[in-house]
Amino acid sequence: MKKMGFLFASLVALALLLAACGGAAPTPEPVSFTIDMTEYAFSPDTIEAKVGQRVTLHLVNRGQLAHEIMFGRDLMMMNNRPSGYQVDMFEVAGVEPEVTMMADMESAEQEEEEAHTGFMVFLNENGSEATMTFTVTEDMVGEWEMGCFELEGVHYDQGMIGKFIVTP
Ligand SMILES: [Cu+2]
Repeated sequence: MKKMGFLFASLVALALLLAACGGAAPTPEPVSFTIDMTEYAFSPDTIEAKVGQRVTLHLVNRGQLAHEIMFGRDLMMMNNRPSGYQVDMFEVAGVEPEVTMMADMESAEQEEEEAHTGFMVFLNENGSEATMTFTVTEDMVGEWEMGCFELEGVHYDQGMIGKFIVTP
């Protein structure tokens, strides 16, 4: 009788263990990418991430001009110029990336002069660097565009565009 009780307890323990393992999907490993910005491109121009993943983007401006990066979809026009996205990826997801500027703290003032809305990291020319970190959420699933809208959208028109793809 005592032996049966032990066997039963063992089975219950095993069942609980299996239930715990089968529950939540494992958290994906964190990833990090370095994105070089030049005239007029992001390199690499496609970044892929998964829901739940911690993503670090190290942005480096290797160009002769100031550049920026925004994430969204549906182009916003202002005075017939591309000026940003109607749908900002981070706004939709309610996620605020942590941004660390490695050089050049003048960026804040410059940002205010621009008519952009939505999340943006601005980098002055010649070697400015920043790191942005965030966790991907389900609201981000799908394909988004990364773009630079400097010089009243000239950079965007010149093809300073990339893709940010989020899979479940
Ligand atoms: Cu640019």
